[in-house]
Amino acid sequence: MEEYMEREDIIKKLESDLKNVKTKNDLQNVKAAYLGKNGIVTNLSLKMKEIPNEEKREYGKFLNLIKEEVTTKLESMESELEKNLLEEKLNEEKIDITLPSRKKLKGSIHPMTRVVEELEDLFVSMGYDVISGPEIDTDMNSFTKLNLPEGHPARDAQDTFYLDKDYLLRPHTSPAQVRTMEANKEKTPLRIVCPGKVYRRDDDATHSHQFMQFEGLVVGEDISLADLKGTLELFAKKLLGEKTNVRFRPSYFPFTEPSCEVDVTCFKCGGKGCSLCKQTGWIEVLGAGVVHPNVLRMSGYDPDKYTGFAFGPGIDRFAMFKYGITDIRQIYTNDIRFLEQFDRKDVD
Ligand code: 2NL
Repeated sequence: MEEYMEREDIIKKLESDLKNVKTKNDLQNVKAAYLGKNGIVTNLSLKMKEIPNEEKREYGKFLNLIKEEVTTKLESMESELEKNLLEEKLNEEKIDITLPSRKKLKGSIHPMTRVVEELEDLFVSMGYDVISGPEIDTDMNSFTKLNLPEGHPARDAQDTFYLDKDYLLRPHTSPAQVRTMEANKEKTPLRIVCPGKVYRRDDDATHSHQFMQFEGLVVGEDISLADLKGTLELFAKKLLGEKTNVRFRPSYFPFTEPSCEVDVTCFKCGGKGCSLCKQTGWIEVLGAGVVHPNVLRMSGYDPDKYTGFAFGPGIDRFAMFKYGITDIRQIYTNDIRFLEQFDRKDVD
């Protein structure tokens, strides 16, 4: 009976010790005080050798019982502690769903991209394909095959960014069109437009060393200057408004013959005369012409069978006019305050 009393006392003491346990560390200390090196239960086990032989069996039973009881209580305390800690953590990390959300910044389509997309849609509706090509191309594709022989002033390193003697930053998108012609030899009609960045060595208030071109090319049988005129009239009216008129002036390009420059009614004053059009009422927007037979021949089209027209507007000024941009540099410097003004409302 004596042993059983002792056992009750130990359990009572353990229960009261466990009441003060707040942390895992506290629990570890209590565990050590009972089952550790100098712990109460451990010391009881050591007493075994003092127990007379006939009582050892009974004492062993008692020891097992108390060890089991102490271990169970410690384990249940441990799981309770863990439960409490988890609950505390969950409470701390509770999400306040009434908090206002963080503002999401929405991107917008760049005004230049919008003009490109609008023009692409227009030409696709007329049966054209949209093509593209590398911004670094050969001197062969950029000049030789466009009937600009060696020694031509436009090939001069003063006007063009050469990377080495054969490669350059394309000064027009024409090399991409040359590639397309070569890949489709004598497949007609060929109707393509090619939007893309081009590079030239001039950089002043009205010229950027990089600008956006949107060339077009049609090759087929019986393609004439009249087709070019009709196409460009439609192009100008659709992009700049139905009231826009178009004027063709003779000009010269090595890759077209005949060649022309095309003016449209000044989009600022509507033709009355202003500072933008230098009082003429007209703004020059592109160069164009009937594809030179040499160009056709060099890209694999028989010039006796096929003819074509081509045009090449720089489209930065269209974007400037459409979106009221006054400084061409704003198109290329990506100032976020500028870009934020073009939040596109029609798509989401
Ligand atoms: C300009 C004038 C022009 C072309 C580009 C062209 C392309 C091929 C064949 C023939 Cl593959 N011509 N393109 C024709 C006339 C004028 O651009 O200075 N634009 C900024």
